[in-house]
Amino acid sequence: MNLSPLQKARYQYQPKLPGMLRNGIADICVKEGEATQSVADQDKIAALFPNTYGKKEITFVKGTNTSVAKKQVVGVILSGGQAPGGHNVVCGLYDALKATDKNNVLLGFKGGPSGLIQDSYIEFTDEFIDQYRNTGGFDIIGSGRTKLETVAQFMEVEKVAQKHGLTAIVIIGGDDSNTNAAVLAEYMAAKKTGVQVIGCPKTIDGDLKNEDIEASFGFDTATKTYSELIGNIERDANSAKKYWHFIKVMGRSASHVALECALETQPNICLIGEEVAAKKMSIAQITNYIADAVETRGNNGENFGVAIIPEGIVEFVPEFSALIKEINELLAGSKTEEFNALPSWDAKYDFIKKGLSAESFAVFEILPTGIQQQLFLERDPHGNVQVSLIESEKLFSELVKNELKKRAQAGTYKGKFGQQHHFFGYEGRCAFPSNFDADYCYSLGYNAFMLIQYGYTGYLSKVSNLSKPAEEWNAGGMPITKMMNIERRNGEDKPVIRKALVELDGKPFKYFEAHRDEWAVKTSFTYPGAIQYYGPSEVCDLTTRTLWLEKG
Ligand code: FBP
Repeated sequence: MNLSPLQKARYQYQPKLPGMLRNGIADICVKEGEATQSVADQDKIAALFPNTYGKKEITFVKGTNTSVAKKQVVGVILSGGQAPGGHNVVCGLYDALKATDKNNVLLGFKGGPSGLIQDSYIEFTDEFIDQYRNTGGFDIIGSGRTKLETVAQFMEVEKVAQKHGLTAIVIIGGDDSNTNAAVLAEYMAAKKTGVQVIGCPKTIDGDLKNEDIEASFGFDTATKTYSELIGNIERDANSAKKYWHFIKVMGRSASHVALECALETQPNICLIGEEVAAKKMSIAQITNYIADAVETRGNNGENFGVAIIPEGIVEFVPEFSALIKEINELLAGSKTEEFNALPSWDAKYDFIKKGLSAESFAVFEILPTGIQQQLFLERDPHGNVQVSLIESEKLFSELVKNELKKRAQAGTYKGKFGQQHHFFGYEGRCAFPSNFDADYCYSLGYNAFMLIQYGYTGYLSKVSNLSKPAEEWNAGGMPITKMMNIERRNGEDKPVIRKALVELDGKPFKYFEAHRDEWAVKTSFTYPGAIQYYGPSEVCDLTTRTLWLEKG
């Protein structure tokens, strides 16, 4: 493998563990806390998880290790979208497992949950694992989006576990994957297989967090990467003074990534999906909100700016989500074929006009043609609109352009409007993990093994007090059922981990809200620069602004 100087240097980086895990395996013991209750729907969740519900939260503390010695054979999978630090979770797990007993074994199942079902695996060795320390990506074993949720799948996993003599399975994933970890843990406990299941909280989207889990890993590095790029664009905009940059950032649903980037870079505009939904904002209102800033700045001679648009925005706009629902209905079943067979866009447009309600067609009509076509041409295998593929950065910049034309004709807008578009998503998911993510992930993995060693199942590896230096972090575990409630999914009531959306009364949003009017008009850009891996702690070990405002 050709190694860059940074990669060589990162191999040598020793991730920082929470103080209490630094004592050496022999001196780590468990302190049990209170029994737990799910965040809502307690009776229903308790009934669905009779073997794993209501367990106690636990913390690791200094003291004599009282765990029962036995050979551990652990399987690990990476599940869902890549997030910086995944390799370090595996490394931390491996190091703790080998430090406990050299004969312990760690198997990595390849390609996500499907690897566990199909028994596609590798056995980790020192030599192999050392190539992945402190590196980005999930290429160590790959990842996948197969959902591990049916009894038939669990039976396959049980067979694979029996074949290898697995004592535990670690699932590194987001809210859905960890929901499934809880269901698998319950299955394994009910069948008395002796296989424990532990989860680790991953996702750049930042929406797997709650009063116990302060942050999902990867959010720190991904948002720092996007913020560096946004800061660079801001500086370019401020130098050339001729473009408005519309930048879409990832985050399938929640707007945590957009908000964090806004806190880091102070752009002129940042839309927050949760606010749009709460205020039931229409497309016209959002367009006018952006156009007002462009107009004011333009009339002040500042024909440039930066607007951040969260990937999930359109689903939060009530009239847009109603339109998407109608389109999905319109193309249900065989109607997709009928639609596809129409000879021209004009014929298709006619079909759409007849099929949509007057309200939804009115929304459809104001969209730029490119976006209209995207809504109908790029659909998933079930015929549904692929919302994440909608180029919302282009959508809003086009709508703003049309609005400005009207304002120019009316004589109120005297500026110029040059547009540039960007989408930052994949650029940040496999970056070298920041020191924060390198340390946090290694600690999550190390801690996951401690939970296994002490016999826990259905727990999420928990490392907290994250806004403080790693020395002061706490380590322990929280029953996954504590984070669950019942939600309607595909027409059925399901127990799921509650997704964390941006809280409009939370400190990060409040800070943004208090400053955004000034940022909209006055150029207030801040330039965070690249992630720093070496140097003074105040530039290398920074947490996100979100975490700092929430916990600092
Ligand atoms: P996870 O929820 O699995 O962590 O993935 C998040 C994410 O990166 C979103 O931000 C984005 O919408 C999506 O994955 C992209 O998915 P894909 O990698 O399948 O294109």
